[in-house]
Amino acid sequence: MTRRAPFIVIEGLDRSGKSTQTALLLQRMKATNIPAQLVKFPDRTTAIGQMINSYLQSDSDLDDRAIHLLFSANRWELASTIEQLLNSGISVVCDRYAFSGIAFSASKGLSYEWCRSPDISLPAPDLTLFLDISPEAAKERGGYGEERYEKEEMQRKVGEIFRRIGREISADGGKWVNIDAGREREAVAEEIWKWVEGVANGAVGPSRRLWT
Ligand code: 2DT
Ligand code: MG
Repeated sequence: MTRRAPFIVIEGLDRSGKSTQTALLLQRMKATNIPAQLVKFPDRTTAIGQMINSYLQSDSDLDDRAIHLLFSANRWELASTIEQLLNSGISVVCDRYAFSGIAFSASKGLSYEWCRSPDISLPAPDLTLFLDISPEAAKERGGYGEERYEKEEMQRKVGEIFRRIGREISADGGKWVNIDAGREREAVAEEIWKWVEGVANGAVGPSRRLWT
């Protein structure tokens, strides 16, 4: 019987180096013979993903609740693929997940509980690494980009909600790690590797679902 592989989520603020760190992590897992697959949310390649992409690039406008539900639907359309990978022994490294969904939508003023509900019972991560960076440090890295949400005030609120989610996940017995992403790239990569090695070599329990 194949052992279930761990589900690893990487969350982070804009300019935290999340995409770079995710790529480095995948390289290192493969180099150490840990089979792993990258999944990224939003997955802009699907029909729903294309609607999300158009919204993020401000080519279209949508009600805050409608776009929130599309982000969630984009995860649900890939949920069974994620489970199949894990059950066949392939680790999934996920660049953003439901926690981004809550943090970004709630920071626009939607209720936290309302934002959480459509993602209830998605596959739960075995490890979530949150790459935290101050808006000041982000500015030193060249500032934010052009997409919707890439603004200092928004990022500050999003960071606060991410930290709240982290406290709740930890209180609930989940594994959430805040990583200081303001440091140099190698130091961040080493810390990430330490946590991932831990779950990759340790016992992975039965699969769980978010907030159930
Ligand atoms: P990237 O820059 O990582 O492609 O993200 N977002 C993301 C949400 O508002 N809700 C979600 O559920 C997810 C997954 C965060 C693009 C933007 O989409 C936001 C930044
Ligand atoms: Mg972005």
